[in-house]
Amino acid sequence: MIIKNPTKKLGKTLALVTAMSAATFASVAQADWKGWNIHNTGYPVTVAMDSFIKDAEKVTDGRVSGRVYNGAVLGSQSDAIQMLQVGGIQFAGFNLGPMGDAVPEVNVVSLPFIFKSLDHMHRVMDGPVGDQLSDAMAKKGIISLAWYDGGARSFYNTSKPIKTPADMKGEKFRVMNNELYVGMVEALGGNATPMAYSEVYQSLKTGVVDGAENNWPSYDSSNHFEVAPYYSLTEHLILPECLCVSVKAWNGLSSSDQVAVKKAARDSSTLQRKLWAERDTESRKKVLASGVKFNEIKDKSAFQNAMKPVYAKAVKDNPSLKTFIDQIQNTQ
Ligand code: GTR
Repeated sequence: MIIKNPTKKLGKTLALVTAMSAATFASVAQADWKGWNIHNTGYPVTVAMDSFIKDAEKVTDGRVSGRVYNGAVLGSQSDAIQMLQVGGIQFAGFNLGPMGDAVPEVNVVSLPFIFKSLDHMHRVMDGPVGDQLSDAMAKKGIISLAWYDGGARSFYNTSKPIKTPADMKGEKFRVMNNELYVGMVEALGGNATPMAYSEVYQSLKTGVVDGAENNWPSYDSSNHFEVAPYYSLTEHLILPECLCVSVKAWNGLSSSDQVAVKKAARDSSTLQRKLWAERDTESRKKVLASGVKFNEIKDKSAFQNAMKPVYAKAVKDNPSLKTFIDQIQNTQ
């Protein structure tokens, strides 16, 4: 569901947080951090988040401690972004894709084909653009401590390869919660349904949607490959992920603890990126061996050219994106 009225939704979340038990708040006062994670045991983000919170405990002599709740048991990513903003949870591993509603500047990373490669994304996010996006997020209550990898996302579906945009006609694709992705699929000729990650497997299986899009590791770990075995290498999105902390939790730390916790976060990012590269290869091998029908798209220009109206609308809706687009395109 697209959140049409974020203020109203935020009000609901605030009420939810207020209704949370006093015990929760008492433990938060002792810096007992609750971490939201969408993935399961063994996934690169999960391993890195566990390593971060353990390290944070060590380097702060226990002034920060906590645990990671896997599998989105604390709520969908859209809900978790709002919970983090109001301090209902203290840290999270977020894909930047669904963050556009909360922090419009972040939508620049959701523009299809904006990054030329994973290395290009690293150079951008580890440079001034990443810092500016962090500043924009901080203004909205989200402290981004480190950038994680999320690979390249491609389309997959139940019945046929997507060789050109024409193959998307009449197909319904699940997208993450962001209007920009609805525009992206429509510009390619398909139909789009925003939906929480946890609902996608069943929706593919029962035909509520015909396809979705994701990177190799998530296509594998979610078992979507079992029900949507045509994977077409569009690589239309290279989305960074972040290890984020709520501004409330962050402000509760002394400045020396902030430095130490930030270092723990950066170290977890080094670990995550290494694990990501390994998992990307492993997952690809695994799903291909299990019979996934792989369609490599040598020339992606038809997909890229179809994105012009998506860029135009994004800049019209948020003129500040123009400078970010130029900065990213000028980053070698
Ligand atoms: C994964 C990503 C998750 C989530 C998911 C999705 O690749 O790591 O955070 O955004 O995709 O499609 O919802």
